[in-house]
Amino acid sequence: MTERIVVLGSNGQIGTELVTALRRSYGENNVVACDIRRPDYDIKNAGPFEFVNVLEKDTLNTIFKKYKPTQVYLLAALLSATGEQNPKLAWDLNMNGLLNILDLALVYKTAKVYWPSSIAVFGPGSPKEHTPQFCVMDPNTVYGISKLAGERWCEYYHQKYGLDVRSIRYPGIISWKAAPGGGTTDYAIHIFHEALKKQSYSSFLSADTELPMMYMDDAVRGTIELMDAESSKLNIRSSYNFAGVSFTPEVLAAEIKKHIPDFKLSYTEHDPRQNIANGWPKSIDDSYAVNDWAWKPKFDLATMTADMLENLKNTK
Ligand code: AKB
Repeated sequence: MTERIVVLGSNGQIGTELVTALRRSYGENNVVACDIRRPDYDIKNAGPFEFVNVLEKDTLNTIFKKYKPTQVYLLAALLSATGEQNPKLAWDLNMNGLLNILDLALVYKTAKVYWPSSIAVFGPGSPKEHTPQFCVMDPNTVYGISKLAGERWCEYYHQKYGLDVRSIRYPGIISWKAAPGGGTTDYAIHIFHEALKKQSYSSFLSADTELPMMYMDDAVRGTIELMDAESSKLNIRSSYNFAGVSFTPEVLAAEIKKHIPDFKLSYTEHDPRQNIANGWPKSIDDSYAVNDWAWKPKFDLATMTADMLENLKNTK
């Protein structure tokens, strides 16, 4: 069967690279990129593109009717830091966008739906080290609250209506192609740009703030592997814990210094993102992903850092 794939939120940090990877596997014309904004790179020229606001049900209905997708990826969201600046909009977009897609997927009998969750579903009461799949979850950002509620909706639609929804709790994703989207983990991308440009960076997170992270290549591969997995093997229908590497700003800076010896890291105090990071896990136990769909990251801190710097150098 030919897959027809619709990606909503295709211009974001993950969408940009996911669309390219999906088009490589399934063919350019079988992957429809959709976003509220015009793409400023060649996604538009490499296959179909549609302007879509995931809060506009009529437009979404037209897209489902026109393309009859077999798979839908819903990536449009407001992340942790920007969400705190506009909590009601974050709730509306993150929650009603998801409900619109789940409902249309039932109407149009979409075979599989992908929706990303985040480590933001955990909170100050969750275990910090090797945070398990099931534990206390008390998110204290509107982003985390909406992701946790969204996970419950995904499982509900699966159990009640048999919808094949799949999801991953992304850590901070590190990449060089598209800019990050307003998250708490964004420092770990800015640092590379500034290291190459100015040999210095002021981190908005403190030296010892350890957070789970992952290189984009792993994140995209893992996402497609989950979508390709046999449905009967998947025991988690809320969202899978998903681990790559964990590090602090200090440890990342030390790795960058191996390539740029003059690099200097300083710290900005009293940034609201510090408070968000303080409530998040340091590392993740992803044994369900490992057991159910053989998840294994390829990049560690050293290979990720080398690859980031190499690619960014070539784009300057
Ligand atoms: C954020 O920092 O908000 C995101 C995330 C971890 O989901 N990168």
